[in-house]
Amino acid sequence: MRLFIAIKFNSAINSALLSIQEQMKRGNIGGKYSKPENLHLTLAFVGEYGTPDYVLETLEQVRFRPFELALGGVGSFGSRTWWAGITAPDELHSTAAQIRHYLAEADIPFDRRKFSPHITLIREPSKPAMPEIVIPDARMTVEEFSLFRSDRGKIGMNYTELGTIGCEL
Ligand code: 2AM
Repeated sequence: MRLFIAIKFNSAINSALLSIQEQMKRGNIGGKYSKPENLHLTLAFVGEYGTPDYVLETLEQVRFRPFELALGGVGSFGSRTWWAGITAPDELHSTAAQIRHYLAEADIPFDRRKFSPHITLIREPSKPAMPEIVIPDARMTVEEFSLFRSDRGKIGMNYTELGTIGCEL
């Protein structure tokens, strides 16, 4: 099964992301919009791996304190993917770094490209330029992250949460 590790959002961030997608739609941008229930911030992408319980057990070693995450601007990877950015303290990066460290130590494969926090909003947008977007002020306290499996559905991907790892209180 295809696995990845990500942070889920609270309703404030989810609504703000939906508002950004709405603004893109109002700007007559077509394309493959991420489904509302699929919005997340990926910390590590494992890919095909058959033993999710071992991944969860490995992730139990990660220690982090609650931290604040806020929505930042919007950006793009080339012309194919438009995303929303976030602002977060070092704790986000050190949590991602720990996850990668423990996955490597446990011989669990993962995509080793540099961690580049982003929330994909649309793939293959129909126009080259993004319209003017107002970014709503939205924030949350991150107290856990989750292991997800990803399956190709009839319409886009379906993500299923397999377990969560909580912060130190
Ligand atoms: P993306 O939105 O930029 O594609 C599930 O696919 C999640 O894992 C997405 O957030 C995706 O980021 C991320 N991801 C990271 N590396 C990936 C890879 N090599 N292949 C597919 N998804 C990857």
